[in-house]
Amino acid sequence: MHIHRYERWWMTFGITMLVAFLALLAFAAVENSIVPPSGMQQIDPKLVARTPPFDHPGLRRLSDGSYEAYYVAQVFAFDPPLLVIPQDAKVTFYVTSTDVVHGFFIPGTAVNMMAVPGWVNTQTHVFRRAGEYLLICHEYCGIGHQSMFGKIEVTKR
Ligand SMILES: [Cu+2]
Repeated sequence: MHIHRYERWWMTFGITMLVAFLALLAFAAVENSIVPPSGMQQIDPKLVARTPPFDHPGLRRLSDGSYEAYYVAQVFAFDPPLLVIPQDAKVTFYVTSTDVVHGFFIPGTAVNMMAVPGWVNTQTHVFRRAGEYLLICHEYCGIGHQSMFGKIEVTKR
């Protein structure tokens, strides 16, 4: 089979670029330690109410001035229903569910997770703007889904 010279150059260019981009992708992933999510914390959904720190959901202040917020989602509420944090606080959310899959979404921020029974999901956010934030379940979880929400109050410094 005869392949025209220009066609061969073009194929060589295409394959070379493919290999170069794959190599670059692999290098960047290794260099930046980008890996698929792993080592997620597991929790027995039936024992959430007795498993620290989820036995007392709420806010904890760490020695470095940041916060950890432990949330339990269950039909049809979040515990705690209200969180009060100071402006510019860096908060890491830890979320789990005791029953079905729920959503954990704070509009106006990048906080957007699933609350999955048996697993603890985490995400960190810095609240730069004072005011009231809504926390909503954005995963249909049953007949009372539309009333499943919480509030986060960010107080001025
Ligand atoms: Cu829901």
